[in-house]
Amino acid sequence: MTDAVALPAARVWQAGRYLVDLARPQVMAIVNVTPDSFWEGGRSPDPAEALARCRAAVDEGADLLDLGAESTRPGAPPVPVAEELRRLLPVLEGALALGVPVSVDTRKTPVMVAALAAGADAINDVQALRDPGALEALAAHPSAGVCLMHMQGSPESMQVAPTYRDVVDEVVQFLEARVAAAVQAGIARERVVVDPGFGFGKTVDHNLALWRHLDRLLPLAQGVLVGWSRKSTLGHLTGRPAGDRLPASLAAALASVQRGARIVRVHDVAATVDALRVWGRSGLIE
Ligand code: HH2
Repeated sequence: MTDAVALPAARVWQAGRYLVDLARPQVMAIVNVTPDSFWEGGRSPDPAEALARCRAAVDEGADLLDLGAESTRPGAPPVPVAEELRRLLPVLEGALALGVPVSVDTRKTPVMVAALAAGADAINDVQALRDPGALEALAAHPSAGVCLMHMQGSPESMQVAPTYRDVVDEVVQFLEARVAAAVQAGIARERVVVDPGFGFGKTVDHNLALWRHLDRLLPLAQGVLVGWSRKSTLGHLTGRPAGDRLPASLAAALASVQRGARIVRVHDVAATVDALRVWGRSGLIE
């Protein structure tokens, strides 16, 4: 019997203090130090609560932590740099002591600069280092990792009328160009993972087309990261509100790994770790 999909060769992602082994699927815990993230269960606006969430995520088996201090849900207004840093830095300092790589989810160069200076292992940027100075900020930290994500438009307007000639071709070409720009700026390929950006300037059909062709992203960088957790496309497919989308999120995480993704960004760490542990024993990943 053959596997349903050809899995990518094992690779390692350089993320700051860590070499992340992408032979095994990695669970990235979402910790949003925000009052307004799209799912209320994913909001920890209080720094002490956010740090407790980081600890719980690590106890539950998270391989990485992803700290965000600005919601990028559809319609979200930008948060000023000073406010983003006020939310982020106290939590980052504590999270860095928890023994796993910590990435910071930001699209602003000054926040990247401060986060990297404070020791963040990676930057997760939903706009793929397009803020002026962002490439240089990453290049100045020779071991820091980066996730380059595709987004059409900006969070404020991205879901108004997303349009593509061919969504798969366009996302692949965009990410290819952003990886090339990163390498050109001096950011080694070993430091880069890419993400199709489910829900970021995309209709349900766009998301599904990208999902079905996820293999097209595999050659672009060290690994593919996906974020399906509790997103509205899963609501569209199941008819359920964000609070009731855990089963759908688990199915989406497993299917994404089967399609070659190696980092799943999730709100529900314990459930995802269990699901992957059992799924992996089927022989699809040894
Ligand atoms: N999704 C969100 C935020 N950051 N980063 C990557 N790389 N991929 C994603 O799919 C992704 C992301 C949105 O989810 P969440 O952080 O839970 O919500 P909010 O942006 O409202 O805080």
